[in-house]
Amino acid sequence: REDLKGLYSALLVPFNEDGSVNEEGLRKIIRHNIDRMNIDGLYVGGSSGENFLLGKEEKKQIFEIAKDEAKDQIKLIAQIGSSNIYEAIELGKFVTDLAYDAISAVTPFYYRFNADEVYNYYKEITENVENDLIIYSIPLLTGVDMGIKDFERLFKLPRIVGVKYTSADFYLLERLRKTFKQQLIFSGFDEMLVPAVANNVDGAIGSTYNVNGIRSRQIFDAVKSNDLQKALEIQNLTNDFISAVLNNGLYQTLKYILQREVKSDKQFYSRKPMAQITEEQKQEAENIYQKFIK
Ligand code: NGF
Repeated sequence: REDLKGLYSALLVPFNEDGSVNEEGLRKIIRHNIDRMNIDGLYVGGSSGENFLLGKEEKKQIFEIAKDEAKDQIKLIAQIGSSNIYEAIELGKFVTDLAYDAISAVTPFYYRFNADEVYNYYKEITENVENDLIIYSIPLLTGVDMGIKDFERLFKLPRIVGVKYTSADFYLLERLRKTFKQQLIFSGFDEMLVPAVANNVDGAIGSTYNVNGIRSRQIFDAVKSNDLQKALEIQNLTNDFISAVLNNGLYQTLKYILQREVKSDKQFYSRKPMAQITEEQKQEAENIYQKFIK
């Protein structure tokens, strides 16, 4: 699936004060990604979309809006994974009918599933959904740590085409790249884009690309053309930005910046139990916006 390579924003979702999806805001964020960040694709329904706080119908609503707004202008990958496997399959079929380019599924979490259970989860999803699947590995949040043998078994499943790799284990990344040349590997940590591209990943998927997409593309291209000094310079600046954002509250700050960028007069709320941005955080978010993005 060469066509899936590239830089993807993990789509942020704005909510209204009552917790419902702010459709107008969401459409504006999608347009911003396409028209101004020149992103290759969107990863819809990931951590950045606060997906694991949502009900099934709300997830469907977001998948529909994203497809309706983006049409075929960019690639769309839907994260349909859930510890409720029947929901994952239903959502997988739903987005496949909407003509999403691929699906992705987080490893099942909460209960400490063993390697066979994780394998059977992907087997069942891929047997029931007629679309290519990208494994979503994010051990920091799920507690599911997979080794090379686990990936080897999973990559033999016919519809699995790659992994979104959100981990700082660069030894494992190097081993995966060397061993599985045909699989797509997407880097998940935006602050580690330089070492990821140096390890020949096929693309990257991240939250900060929603607002810092242009610099991130420059990092990607500079490493690819062996200009490590330039790549590091931009990564250094990018990481000043990312650490400021992380210190101030990741999704709250990114959504504040997006609200400014798309000129929405309605606040982009987070989904409870995620905290809402405070006045103090807003001020710091404004400073970050002025310093790094505007
Ligand atoms: O937000 C997290 C949590 N990770 C994202 C990304 O790997 C996953 C990453 O971009 C994601 O965005 C999604 O599934 O929607 C970070 O936000 C970024 O590198 C700052 O640390 O780890």
